[in-house]
Amino acid sequence: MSRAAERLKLLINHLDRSSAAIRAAPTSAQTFTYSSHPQRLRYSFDTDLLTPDQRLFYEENGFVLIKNLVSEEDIDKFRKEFERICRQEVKVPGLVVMRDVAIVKSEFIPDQKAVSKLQDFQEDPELFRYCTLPQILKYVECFTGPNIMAMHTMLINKPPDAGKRTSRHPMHQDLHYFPFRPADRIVCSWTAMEKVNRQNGCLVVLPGTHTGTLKEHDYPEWQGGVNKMYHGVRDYDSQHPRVHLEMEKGDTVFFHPLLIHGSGMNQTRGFRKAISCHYASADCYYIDVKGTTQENIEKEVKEIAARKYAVGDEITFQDTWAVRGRLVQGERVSL
Ligand SMILES: O=C(O)CCC(=O)C(=O)O
Repeated sequence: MSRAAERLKLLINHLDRSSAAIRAAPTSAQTFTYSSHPQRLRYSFDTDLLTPDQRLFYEENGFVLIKNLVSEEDIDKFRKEFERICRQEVKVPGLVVMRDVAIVKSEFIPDQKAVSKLQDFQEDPELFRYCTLPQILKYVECFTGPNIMAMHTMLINKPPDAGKRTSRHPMHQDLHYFPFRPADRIVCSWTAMEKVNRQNGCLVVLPGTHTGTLKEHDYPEWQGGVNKMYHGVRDYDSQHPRVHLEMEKGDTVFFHPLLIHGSGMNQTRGFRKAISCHYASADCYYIDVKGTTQENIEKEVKEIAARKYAVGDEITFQDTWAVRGRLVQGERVSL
């Protein structure tokens, strides 16, 4: 037995719930009382999929990388669909096409080359297939439990940097964008659609930061401009150890929504693509973010939604998420 497995066994024996009990009483946020054992396996469930080493790694670091999880064939289909959407051959309800702030200003670049991200592709059957891949959901279940909602979808097309360093993604915590809890029942899957490395701007994570709290976020003061909605943590320990997640096509990282992460500049001439989904337990519940650090993002999202759907002030931050969320496994209990 590895040292990690021994530690895991020890921890499980110290808990007053067995793995069988976890299965019997699935994901209800109310049912679990992790707070009395904050240091022990609060971030994952035992579903017989994660090895003890992987489970402990996630508990301690807030992420786990699984090699070769999505097939080349599927990734190539997602890439083709992305291209069809960019060529406007398909119209996807609710889809948001984001463009790089520096590239759109450059008049000689064709529009398609400025696309930095497709967001909210849940109504596109081909791209949404990513969120339902059984091999992804099996891992997601280790963090959310069996009732799973796909809450937020993105295809990130990090463009070659136009010289303004706008292709960087500032260090942030994804929970800043989410008015639902508990955070521990939310997880992101992020799949490399090609080889990603430091040259083309791979993900950078600060291991262990998922054990902290949600920090204040805002637009960073970057001279070359900042892309819309790219908020960054106002202050984080710049001396904290960093891990650059260099990945091959099809490799997938699962990470906690409090994990501080971002991505570097794309210094190559190619686009760096990744496809991603944030999942939450369907047992999660909405919170009111009034009076919290999330008020700024609430305001921005509501303004965008009001314009996009031509609705007034009546749309709530929670509504904007409830309409996007789609059940991918189990029962839609609460979200
Ligand atoms: O893929 C990237 O460059 C980072 C994406 C990311 O962290 C996000 O969109 O929240």
